[in-house]
Amino acid sequence: MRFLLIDPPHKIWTILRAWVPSPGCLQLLAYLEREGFDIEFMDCTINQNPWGDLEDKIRREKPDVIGISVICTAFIYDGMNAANLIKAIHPKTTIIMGGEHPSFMAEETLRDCPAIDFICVGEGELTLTEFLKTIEKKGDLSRVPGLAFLDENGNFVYTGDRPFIEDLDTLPFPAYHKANMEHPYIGIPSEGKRGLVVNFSRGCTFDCSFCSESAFYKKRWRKRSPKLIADELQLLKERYHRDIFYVGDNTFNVTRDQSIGFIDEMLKRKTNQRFWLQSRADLVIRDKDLLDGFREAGVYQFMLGLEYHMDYVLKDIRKRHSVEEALKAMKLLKKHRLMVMATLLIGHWEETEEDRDAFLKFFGKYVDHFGLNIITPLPGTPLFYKMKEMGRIKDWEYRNYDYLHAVMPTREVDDLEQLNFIYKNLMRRYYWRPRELIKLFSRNPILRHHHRYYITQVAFNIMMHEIFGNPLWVQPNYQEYRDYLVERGGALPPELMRLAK
Ligand code: B12
Ligand code: SF4
Repeated sequence: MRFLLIDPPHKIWTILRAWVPSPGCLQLLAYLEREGFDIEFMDCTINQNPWGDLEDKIRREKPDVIGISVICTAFIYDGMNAANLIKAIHPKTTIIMGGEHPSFMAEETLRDCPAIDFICVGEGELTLTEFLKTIEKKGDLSRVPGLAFLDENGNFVYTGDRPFIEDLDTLPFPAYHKANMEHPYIGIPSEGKRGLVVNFSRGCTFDCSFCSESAFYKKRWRKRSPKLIADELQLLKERYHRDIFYVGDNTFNVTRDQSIGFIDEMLKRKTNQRFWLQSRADLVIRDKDLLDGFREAGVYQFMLGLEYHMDYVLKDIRKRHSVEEALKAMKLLKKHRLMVMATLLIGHWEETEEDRDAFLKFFGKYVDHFGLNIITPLPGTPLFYKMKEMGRIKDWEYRNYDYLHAVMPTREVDDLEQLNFIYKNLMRRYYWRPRELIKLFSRNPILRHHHRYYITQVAFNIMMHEIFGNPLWVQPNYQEYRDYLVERGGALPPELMRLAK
């Protein structure tokens, strides 16, 4: 049986212009490979002709089963378009989709896109393996836990939750050999030439109301052991020459043991690699005695979800730490010569213009750079259900659920376009301050590189777009699905255009 896993064509992340083979896909591929399946992977975003190459591959190879991965809500339409295209070319293919968004919104996704036969709800390794084995044996798929589908009468069926994999050390290393690691798009250009995103744990024990990962992993945290983390990093160094990493783990240092183990291993290996970790203010304070160790082990930056400068907001979003702790954590990181990247959330219901000014002032003083996000009710999160019930969600176009677009008004600003403008304006005000411009000449090479890249490439492009209407950057090979359908004209069934999202 031939199985093809695809990450459908996407727009590359405009804010950092980063792209990497999805760590989740590589993990699935490695698992299936170990189980002896005939598998292939297509990271369509980096193909010269993303939709065309996908179409050619399906025509040529006619895979029996195709898996489509959708890790962000903002990518769901790309996944649906791919499913429709595949089904139109080769109707016999069985399509299974997986990832956070389809897991949370299984019924809606299946009804919205009948080309998708099954959805894998939750973690994929075991469910996908059992799914493929059951298809091979022509067995009963309704007995495979973790699957959702519509039965012959159109009723929604969910086969029930599959327990999480308890020990992540039982998983093989991600199948980097299945990805095109040398492709020029693969990297994180703001961090350095040889950047990559890696993932060593799943979930988080906290429960911030807007967080889809805590919801997806049901507030559980599981991790790979430090020795295996270091082995994987060493492999990435030796075979793929990767030396700077955004570690995508939601919260790296949930336990002190994990941090101590990581520091010890990296100090022993001396791989000379650099890391950007994600954590929380309270955990940084708890682990203040480990901060020098982190730096010596190669960590250059902590990204903290500090979110806002007002305690009532932190309480409302269940952040479970205070503004005072946020301040303390930032000062500690600075003291230990670690960069502070803060992810921040604006667009709260009660927010006023004065709040936003104070917000900029507060964070502008301490953070080296920030990820400014607009609060977004990601499907599956407690915030989503609450906001839906309150009728506050005004934009249901999931493409806009990327933290860069307002989809909910505030009490003061009802117009979403105006909020988007306010957001961009804040960004501009932040990055064009003398304090930021000085960082272009910082003695810290990573900070200097980041700011040069960000200001001269990204921020400049956005500014030209706003002032002169210049096009916003997209990767050169990007093609809208609808444009592709127009280009193919009569060679594809006309109803594809009607179904296009
Ligand atoms: C890698 C990554 C990226 C890469 C994307 C690479 C790619 N090829 O898609 C980059 C850096 C480009 C990126 C960008 C963005 N990202 Co991102 N990213 C991640 C990150 C760090 C890791 C994802 C991952 O691999 N996880 C580990 C694996 C094990 O989990 P998984 O992907 O869910 O896969 C499992 C299951 O879902 C399932 N599964 C998945 N696919 C499939 C397919 C099949 C067939 C089956 C059966 C099962 C299955 O099985 C897998 C293994 O168990 C996550 C954070 C995190 N820790 O998860 C955020 C995350 C996915 N990103 C997120 C977001 C919002 C974005 C952005 C939109 C903006 C932003 N603020 O970051 C941009 C996208 C814009 C763009 N146009 O690119 C959110 C998504 C939330 C949501 N529900 O929408 C996350 C969860 C982080 C967050 N909370 O902000 N991201
Ligand atoms: S601390 Fe971070 S990862 Fe954990 S629930 Fe909150 S936002 Fe999610």
